[in-house]
Amino acid sequence: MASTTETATPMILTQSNVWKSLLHRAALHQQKHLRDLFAEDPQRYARFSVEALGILLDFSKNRIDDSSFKHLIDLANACDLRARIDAMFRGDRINITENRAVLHVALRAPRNASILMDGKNVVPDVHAVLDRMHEFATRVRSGSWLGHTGKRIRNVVNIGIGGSDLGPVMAYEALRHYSDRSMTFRFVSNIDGIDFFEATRDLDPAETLFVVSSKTFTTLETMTNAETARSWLLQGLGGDPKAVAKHFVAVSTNAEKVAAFGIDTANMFGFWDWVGGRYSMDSAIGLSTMLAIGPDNFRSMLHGFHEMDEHFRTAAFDKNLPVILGLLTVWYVNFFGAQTVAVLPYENYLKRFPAYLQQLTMESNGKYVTLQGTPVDYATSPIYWGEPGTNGQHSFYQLIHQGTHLIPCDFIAFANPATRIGRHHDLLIANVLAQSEALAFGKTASEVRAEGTPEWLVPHRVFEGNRPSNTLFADRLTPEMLGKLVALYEHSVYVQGVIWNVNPFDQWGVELGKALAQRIIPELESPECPPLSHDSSTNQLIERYRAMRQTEKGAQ
Ligand code: G6Q
Repeated sequence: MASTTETATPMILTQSNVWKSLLHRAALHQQKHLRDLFAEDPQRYARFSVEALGILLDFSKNRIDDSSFKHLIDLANACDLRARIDAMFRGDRINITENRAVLHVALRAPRNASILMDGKNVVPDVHAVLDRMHEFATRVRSGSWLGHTGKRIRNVVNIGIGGSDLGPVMAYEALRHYSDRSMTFRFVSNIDGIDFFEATRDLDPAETLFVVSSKTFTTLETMTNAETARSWLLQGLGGDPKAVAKHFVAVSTNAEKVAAFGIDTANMFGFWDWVGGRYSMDSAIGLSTMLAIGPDNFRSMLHGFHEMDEHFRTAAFDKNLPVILGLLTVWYVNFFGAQTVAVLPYENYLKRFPAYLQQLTMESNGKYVTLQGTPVDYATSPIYWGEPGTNGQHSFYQLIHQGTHLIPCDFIAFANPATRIGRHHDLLIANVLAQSEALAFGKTASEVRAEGTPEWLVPHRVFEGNRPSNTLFADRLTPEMLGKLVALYEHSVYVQGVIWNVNPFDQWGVELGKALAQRIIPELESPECPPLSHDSSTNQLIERYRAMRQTEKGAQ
């Protein structure tokens, strides 16, 4: 049964009074420059910054004032955000199109917590899996788990895609400082065989463990890569099928398929249908993360997630980090026409964080149909993108400063690096502060002229400013902090989804391409070209590929 929260007819968003008030506020803001907002209010930073769980969110460089901020909070209330948060934590089946609960928060609940799913407390199951992961990771890391030939495992290759890849890769990169440097970690996701080839070409099969991560254990890319990995292993170890048990473990919800693949289900780590792929990096899907950073660091990460969950669940909306981040995104998307948000970590370890967020945000809220199945008449998820600073400054920042698009930015920075080397970190932080200052305040024509710039060059050197940004600032990137940061964005995505009245937890939009690929595969592989009945473009491209393709034999 779908929860009543979702099926009740909601207000018509764009006709609500609060929406109209926000339109009015946004029109007033078109005339207001951040320069004026700061000049008028010496307390602006204090008014528009919140600190919680060791994360400072400075949102004072946004195009808001007290009244517009209050109206955004009113919008959250008008959309029943509080009830919708409670529905998620309560285990209601808020993923109505798949009739599933959405309980990633249970993955990081402490052992003594109780979260009911159909009347059953799921927390003991979560901890039972965590304990098994803990034991397994300890055996591999200590060298007591040996490969088929008696050698210890030195290489771990995670095979997975989408939600079963992006989180593990991001977390491994983010927490590399905490990882066992004597081990090698690789990630294979793409159906492009080059991904597998490059990840394994220099590895010794006798020392390599494959973690096949797939919720369904049916995903084309993952199963193809897993089959290739099995052949690679058996070829390297003399063909004894018993070798598979020592070199393959599975993370999945599908024990039957895991067994059919030949992996001993004793070496399978489970999770549940109430964990969405893109919300699963803290489930058993994080096994490669635990192998890299160790069980204790993994548990610290879970603690960080949980702290943010509790903050999200209990803090007043105007002090609630995910709520504020989510509402500001709605503000720019729906009232200023922003189409993208840039996430710019000034922390090289977070280099895959924007890629991770792309899936989290866009697969969740990239929807044009409401929970009631009607088309929306407002924009939904913006496009998320980004690169670590300062690299981006030497590439696309030009457009953020002087282009024609309004691009709200999230800057992320830490006071202390994992390793302080000379002046590097001071220079890094000077740059992140300079960027948000430059975006907000810009440089006027008179300031440019005062520098002696020739008149013809003045327009080129003016920065209009008034470009919004958030700065997230914390002490250092620890496992716990990573957990907080990911949960912050997870919940911000939920806030946006609630306002837009879409289902952030399904992804029907990825299905059509998968189905069409299944139809095209035999059309490429069969010895004789079957009659093609696609459009003329697709037909011609299939024929062109068949004509140009060199079989392995032909290529020799
Ligand atoms: C995430 C999506 C998707 C999924 C992959 C992998 O929310 O559902 O990215 O994670 O398609 O699926 P499997 O884990 O089932 O292989």
